[in-house]
This record gives sequence, structure tokens and C-alpha cells, in this order.
Amino acid sequence: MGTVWVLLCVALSLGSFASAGNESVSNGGLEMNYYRDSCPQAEEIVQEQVRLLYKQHKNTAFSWLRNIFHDCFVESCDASLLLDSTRKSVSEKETDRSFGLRNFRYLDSIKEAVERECPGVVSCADVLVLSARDGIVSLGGPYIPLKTGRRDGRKSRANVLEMYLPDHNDTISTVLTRFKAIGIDTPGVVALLGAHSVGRTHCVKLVHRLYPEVDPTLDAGHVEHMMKKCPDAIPNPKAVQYVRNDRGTPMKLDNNYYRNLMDNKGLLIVDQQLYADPRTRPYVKKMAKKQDYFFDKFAKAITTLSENNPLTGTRGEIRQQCFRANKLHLNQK
Ligand code: HEM
Ligand SMILES: *[C@@H]1O[C@H](CO)[C@@H](O)[C@H](O)[C@H]1NC(C)=O
Ligand SMILES: CC(=O)N[C@H]1CO[C@H](CO)[C@@H](O)[C@@H]1O
Repeated sequence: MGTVWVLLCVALSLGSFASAGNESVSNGGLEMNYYRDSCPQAEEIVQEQVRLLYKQHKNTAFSWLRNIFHDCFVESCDASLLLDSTRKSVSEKETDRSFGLRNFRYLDSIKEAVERECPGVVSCADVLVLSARDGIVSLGGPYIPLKTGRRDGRKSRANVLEMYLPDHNDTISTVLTRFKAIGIDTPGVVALLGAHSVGRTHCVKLVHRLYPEVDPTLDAGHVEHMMKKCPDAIPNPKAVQYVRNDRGTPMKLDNNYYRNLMDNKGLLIVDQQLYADPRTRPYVKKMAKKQDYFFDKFAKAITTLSENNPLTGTRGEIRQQCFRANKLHLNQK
């Protein structure tokens, strides 16, 4: 009787393991606190590292926020963004759309801290997503619970990147269509672009609004400021010349971005269009008025972005170092 009971229990628990595996595949494979058994400290370690880095270099948080867009929006949240170029392929980081991305070596140090605790368990894709979540909090934004369980891709997606990431001067229609393709609606797009309430834009992306003629839709006082920061029609490539995205509260993720847009102080063409276009204008007004409404839509859109087509199950790998794929003999597949 005792033996039968034990056997039954073993059979039941094997059964539940098997079905848990299948279930997690059918729901996309991501879940809350995926590392609860395999690396219970993972999320805390990332959070601690993000906080420490933020104390030393505030702009690391801008990078974690921008990374989630540049990685997840290009086909999959698979940390392909973090791969360096190899003899055979160009990295995503070296494309024109990635201009200005920075702080990758600090992301490597977050991964190293996680590896010291649990070698080979936590993916770079999850480190990227969790660092974005914690970076958003450092910047004064909302805490957004996000699922984990992503695995890492082995290939750069540089060759398809421009099909996904809009350019600074693309039309609002292009922008809305591309976000809709991954399930982010119009208020979601308006909220996500609120990320441009922190950080900077280099003059190369702005001079076409100043020279040879000034874009007449820009606020005159803002033009003066932009011209002081970007005095040359062709910026000196050696000088680091840029304008802060939000002069009012440059270090805070807040709704001041939307007030800037209403004052014709949007830096990029895509920013300015959010207020000019009748499809997005009502949301700009509402977010300018209500920070809570902005945060709510922002949190939902970040969640959708973070769940875009992850590699789960046996697809991909757990990269040892974020800047390169594992050596072949270490591949799971
Ligand atoms: C239509 C979509 C978007 C376009 C065309 C765009 C374009 C740009 C450009 C040109 C810059 C300036 C880079 C530089 O000169 O250094 C920038 C900065 C930035 N973007 Fe976007 N972006 C878009 C959407 C987003 C989204 C969805 C996020 C995050 C959720 C984001 C986060 C950021 C951040 C945080 C910065 C400042 C980075 C820093 O200071 O290091 N952007 N973006
Ligand atoms: C957008 O700007 C880039 C330079 O950053 C330029 O090459 C391109 O022609 C511009 N596109 C449009 C539609 O103005
Ligand atoms: C239908 C299906 O995918 N079944 C799989 C469920 O999970 C077990 C173990 O994880 C696999 O062996 C089955 O093939």
C-alpha cells in the first residue's frame, strides 16, 4: 500500500512537471518571477545593480529605457541588440537607428553580478527587460511588474532593423502602423514616446529643422536654444553636441514632455507630430494634464513591448556574456 502511494505521488508529480512545461509554452512561456526556483535572487540583484549604477551615472537609466524599445521592437525581445559585430555580421548597435545608444558595458556588469550568483541561468534578454523596469523607477516613473523567462537570440537583426524602428522624421502614420503591428494602440504610442522626457538628442538628428531654414512650427525661444547648442549646419563629428529632450525636467520621466509638445518645443519630427496630428493630439492633451493617465498607458505599453515574441522553451540560449553568443559546444540547440 505504502509503495503504491509513493509511486502514485511520483507519477502525479512527473505529470505536473510535464504539464507545467507545456502550459508555459502555450502562454508564450513568460511568467511572473520565472527564476523563483532557479535563481531566487535574480530580480533583486538586477534592481540593486541598477540603483548603484544610477547613483554613479544617472544616464544609465536613460539607456535601460531606450534599450527595451530597440531590442523588443525589432522582431523579438531576445537581446540581439547587445551583440557585438563579428567577422560575419554587423551589430544592431552600429546601425544609424541606434545612434547615441550608450552604457552597454554597464549592462554587462549587471549580467556579471547575476552570473556570480547563478551562472548560466538568467538570460541577457531578461536582464535587459528588468533593468528597463528598474531604470523607469529610478527616473521617477511607475513600477511595472513584468514577466520573465525570455531566452537569448544568437543573431544580430541589423539587416531587418529599419523595417521596424521608425526614423526620427517618419510620419505619424508610419509610426502608428508599426506599433499597431505588435499590439500597441494609439494612446500606447503617445505614452511610450513620453520616454523622450529624459535624455538627449544629438545635433545630427536636429539640424535639418534649423538649417538652411528654420522649421516654422518650432517655438522661437526654443529655436534660439537649439541653435546655441547646434551652431553648425553640419555638426562637427568630433564634438559631442546635443540638446536635452526636456529642458524643464531633463532627469525625470514625467508628463512635462507633453506640455513641451503643446508649446511647440518637441525636438524630433515624430515628437512634434504627436500634437499636430488629430489622431494623437487628444492623448497628448490628456497626458499633459494627468500624470496618472500617462503612467497607466505607459505601463501597459511597456508590458506589451516586453512580451513581444520572446524566445522560450528550447529556442535560443542563455548567453554567458551579453555582447556575444555562446561558443557552439555550449549551445542548447
Ligand atoms: C517613433 C519612435 C522613436 C523614434 C523615431 C526615436 C528616436 C530617437 C532619437 C533620434 C533619439 C536621440 C538619440 C541621440 O541623438 O543620442 C532618441 C533618444 C531616446 N529615446 Fe527614442 N525614439 C522613438 C521611440 C522611443 C521609445 C518607444 C522609447 C522607450 C520606451 C525611447 C526612448 C528614448 C530615450 C530614453 C532616449 C534618450 C537616450 C539617451 O539620452 O541616452 N524612444 N530616440
Ligand atoms: C530623414 O532624415 C534622414 C537623415 O537623418 C534623411 O536621410 C532622410 O532623407 C529624411 N527623410 C525624410 C522623409 O525627410
Ligand atoms: C503536446 C506536448 O507538447 N507535450 C509535451 C509536454 O511536455 C513534456 C515534457 O516537458 C513533453 O515530453 C511532451 O512532448
